[in-house]
Amino acid sequence: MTDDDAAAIPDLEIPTGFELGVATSAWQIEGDLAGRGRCNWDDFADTPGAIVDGATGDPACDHVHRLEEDLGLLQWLGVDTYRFSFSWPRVIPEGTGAVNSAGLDFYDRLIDGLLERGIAPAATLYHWDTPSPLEQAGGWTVRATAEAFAEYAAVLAEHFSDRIERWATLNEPWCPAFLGYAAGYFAPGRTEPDAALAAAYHLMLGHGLAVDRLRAAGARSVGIVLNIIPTVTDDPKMAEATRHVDGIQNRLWLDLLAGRGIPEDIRGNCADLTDWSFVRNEDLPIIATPIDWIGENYYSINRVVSVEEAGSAAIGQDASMFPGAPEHAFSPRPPFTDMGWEVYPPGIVMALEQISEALPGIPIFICENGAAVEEDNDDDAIRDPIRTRYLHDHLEQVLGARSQGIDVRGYYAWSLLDNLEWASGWTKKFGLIRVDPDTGTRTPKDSAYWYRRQSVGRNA
Ligand code: IFM
Repeated sequence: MTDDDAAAIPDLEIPTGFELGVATSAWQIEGDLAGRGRCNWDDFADTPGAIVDGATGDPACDHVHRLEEDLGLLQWLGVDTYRFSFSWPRVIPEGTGAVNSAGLDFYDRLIDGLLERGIAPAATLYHWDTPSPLEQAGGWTVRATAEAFAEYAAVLAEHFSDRIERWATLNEPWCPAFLGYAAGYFAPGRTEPDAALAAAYHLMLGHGLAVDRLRAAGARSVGIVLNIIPTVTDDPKMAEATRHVDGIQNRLWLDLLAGRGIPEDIRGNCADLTDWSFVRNEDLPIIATPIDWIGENYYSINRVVSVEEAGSAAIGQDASMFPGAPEHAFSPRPPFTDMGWEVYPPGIVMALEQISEALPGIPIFICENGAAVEEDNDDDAIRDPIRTRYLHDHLEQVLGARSQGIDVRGYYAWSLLDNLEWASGWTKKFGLIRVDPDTGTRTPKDSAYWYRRQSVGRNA
């Protein structure tokens, strides 16, 4: 595989109507802290050791000041759609109250620039950057944050619903809830399992409240983006732990969306950690307000094993993220990406199947898929054959699932640009386009040329 180059990786036949896009998120690329309020990730980044290389949210990719250049790159890539997230503290610096008109102006320029280039904007409201005053008041562990989120959703839809068709409330709520409040790997760096369970619930309440406010203000197509991770074991002794991991990682979100509430087994297994008093029965129909589509971000699978069989360390796989689970460990199998994540393309179909079984009849978009991998420079190009192969193999699986009848309507590669990979800072690169962290210079990698061929080739 390492000997391949992008030219040698075959093209795929992309069916008419299937959308291709690329994705980013606000804190990872925007920079320009002067133009927005602070968020939980700015505060986390100031904690020594929290981000491995000491990177901070400014300048990141300096996207705010390089908007025209980045719009040009999107146009060059030939994508149908661009998925970005709004920075809550750029729009409402304190999280509640006054709206920052300069923040709205920036997103006006982004959205109008996309539309002028024939690229459909797909907006996410929350990709983990909580305004600092709200985090200091308890963040997602308190109900008030869900209510503030709904107000923020209304502000956005009132301003942008004439130009944005596809809206997502949350991105991967499992991450802020369990990496942020249980494992402490992500902002706000808390290690309180009960707080994580409350955060998970309030994130979903925020989602439900926001769906209503978005629609009331004219948003036409509203969804949510999850990171469903197929969770398997070969060891019958680990069945109970596997069920629990699947419960926290996957069923919690799917069951809440489907109107089934919090899975009974998760409620029971976590009874020593929380009394669940934050759950109100009247919230459950709000959380389950019908949505128009659902997004899946797929990178790898969870292979659950006993502690004695624990495999190599992978970022995002350890028991602290699954409060209440019986003792267990993970054992990913090679090949691995730089994150230590197993490369397993059939898993993307398993995720699509789990979603369509839990929420039948709802169209699905793959909202992220990509890899941090080794790259080589030569005189002419940035060679990233492993990434190109990864994109090819996963997209091929998605198209196969579609031809087998799963209603999957599009695919966004993660990511347009190398960017701040959260607690890994600049050390893990997912971009189709390289960003030099010192100069901000953008250079398309071989994978960008391959992806462009799939998009432009089809749209030609
Ligand atoms: O960079 C992240 C993104 O913000 C959310 N999904 C996973 C990506 C890779 O870790």
